[in-house]
Amino acid sequence: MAAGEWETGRARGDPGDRVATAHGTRSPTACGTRGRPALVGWDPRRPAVTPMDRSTMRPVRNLSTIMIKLDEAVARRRTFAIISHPDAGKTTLTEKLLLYGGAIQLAGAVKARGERRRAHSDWMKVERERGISVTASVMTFELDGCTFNLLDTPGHEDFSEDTYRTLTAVDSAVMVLDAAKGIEGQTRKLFEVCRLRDMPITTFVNKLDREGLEPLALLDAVADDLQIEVTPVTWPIGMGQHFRGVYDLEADRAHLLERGAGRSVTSGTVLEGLDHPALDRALGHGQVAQLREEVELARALLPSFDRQAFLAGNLSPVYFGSALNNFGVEDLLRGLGQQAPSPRPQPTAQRPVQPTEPAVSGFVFKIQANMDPRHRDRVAFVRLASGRFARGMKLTHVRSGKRMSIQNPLLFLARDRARAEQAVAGDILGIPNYGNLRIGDALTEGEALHFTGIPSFAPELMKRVRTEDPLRAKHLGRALVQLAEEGAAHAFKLREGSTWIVGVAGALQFDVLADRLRTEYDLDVRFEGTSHHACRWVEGDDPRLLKRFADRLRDSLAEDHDGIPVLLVRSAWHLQKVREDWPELRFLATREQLA
Ligand SMILES: Nc1nc2c(ncn2[C@@H]2O[C@H](COP(=O)(O)OP(=O)(O)OP(=O)(O)O)[C@@H](O)[C@H]2O)c(=O)[nH]1
Ligand SMILES: [Mg+2]
Repeated sequence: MAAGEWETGRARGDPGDRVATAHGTRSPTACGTRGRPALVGWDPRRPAVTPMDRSTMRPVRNLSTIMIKLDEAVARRRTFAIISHPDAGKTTLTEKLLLYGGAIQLAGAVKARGERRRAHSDWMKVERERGISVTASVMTFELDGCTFNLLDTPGHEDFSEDTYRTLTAVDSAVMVLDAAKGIEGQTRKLFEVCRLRDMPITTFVNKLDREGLEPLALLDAVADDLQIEVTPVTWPIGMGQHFRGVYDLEADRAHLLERGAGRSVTSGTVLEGLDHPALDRALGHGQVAQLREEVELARALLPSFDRQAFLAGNLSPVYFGSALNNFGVEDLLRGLGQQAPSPRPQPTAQRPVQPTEPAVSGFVFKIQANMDPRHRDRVAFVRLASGRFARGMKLTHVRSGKRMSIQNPLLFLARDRARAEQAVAGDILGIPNYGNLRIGDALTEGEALHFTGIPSFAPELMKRVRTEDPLRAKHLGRALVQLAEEGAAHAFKLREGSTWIVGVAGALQFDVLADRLRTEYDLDVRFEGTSHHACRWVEGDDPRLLKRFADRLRDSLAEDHDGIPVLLVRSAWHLQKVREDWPELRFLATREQLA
């Protein structure tokens, strides 16, 4: 949290709770607000407190001021995912973005921890070994008074369910393209998912240090392929061996690359204006002439930036650079701070939840077990949808109706975690728990909200799983349920006998699963073929009919980790037949994870 942000104890009964929801004005560019007089004054030992104005050291009496302050805090949040086809450089870009934002300082609670702070978002053993991301990770950092919550997603389509879920927790996305490859299959798919949600997309064209496509041709192809307008914010100066930096079209200045700056934060040499004589000297006649021509063409041919079109998801600003060489990354980050949307309203089955509503609410979009061998617990990742959260708050777990006291919420600094004292709508908290929180669960201050839009897809591939040691079958069952609750795979237990079937979206998930079962649960497993080729969740309105169905189709019936009945299907014909025989029941290939 920036120095200029207020703190208050939002104990229940605090006057702030009773203020009507004021979705007042949001400042359009929220960053760069340092130096603003701040409100402070929460002493956790005092139950209900009055916020203080730090500049006058007097209590703040005007409650509308408090609401505006929540507005401002929300307006400074930028919660975004990095998406693309495998290997475009998402994780590399994530790590370079983190170089710019030190550890977040929330009310002084989180201390930077030197080297340990340096992030590696691929923290799993399998990820390090294979050099791919298999699960999304969250990182929080600050720059210029903005709090960035960044989610690095896996590109491989076998892990796309994790990526889809992650997209429910963000307000915008950064699409990374490999300059040599342009739009690739998985990028296109993820883009379509973003489009369904009208999500604004910022484009980063990466790997300019290698020979790639002509920038104009590349932008043309992107616009054509994705049917979206694109506008360059920066323009590359050369590429491959001749990559010399980028030209900032908006600020009209060149940023020239300093070789070997990959691990440090530097803007390189900055030269103002296309006609700067030093540019001729630095680039040489041929390259500078080409740059001038390209910039002129780009300005003439491509649309200029229009924030409304960007926010509606119709126009994507484009940055060029090289994540590996830490170049163009700062331009991207500052652009996100200035242009990317602050937290958006979140859909629920009841009503849209506005981020500036004073009551805290949030939903679980991801569960991760065994993140840290030192803490063998499970962490539920919660996207706060509204209000201002303070550590120690009691929230209602809507699915069970129970109240939970949130004593140790976490903020993520990549592999490192730190206790979060406060958070506002848009932030992502980790809540350690022993399995009571599930994907899709809502936490609120009492209202029965059900957040919508978190999908689960029927698996494409299924295998029977066995342990080498039959005495450990029970342990296997528990491990599978845990991994299924995480969303790492589907686990189905046949109604008859004790056979477990594992379902995944892609074969690579089986390898990762076997790896994780071995390293995290000490289980050696074997996957074997089954006669089942697909599955469907079974739903019906009449419990007696469901029971009759279960009795009749005992051999084909299993339960998923939530205890929901699942029909295991031998062939397309089999499914068709069951549908005809049981017209009152529904057989679903996707399920909304609505808790
Ligand atoms: N030459 C060059 N290589 C890069 C650049 N950025 C990333 N790479 C390399 O590209 C490879 C893939 O990078 P990652 O960051 O792991 O890619 P990713 O998009 O996270 O991949 P997945 O998570 O598996 O989808 C690595 O070998 C990187 O070193 C760049 O700017 N230039
Ligand atoms: Mg990655």
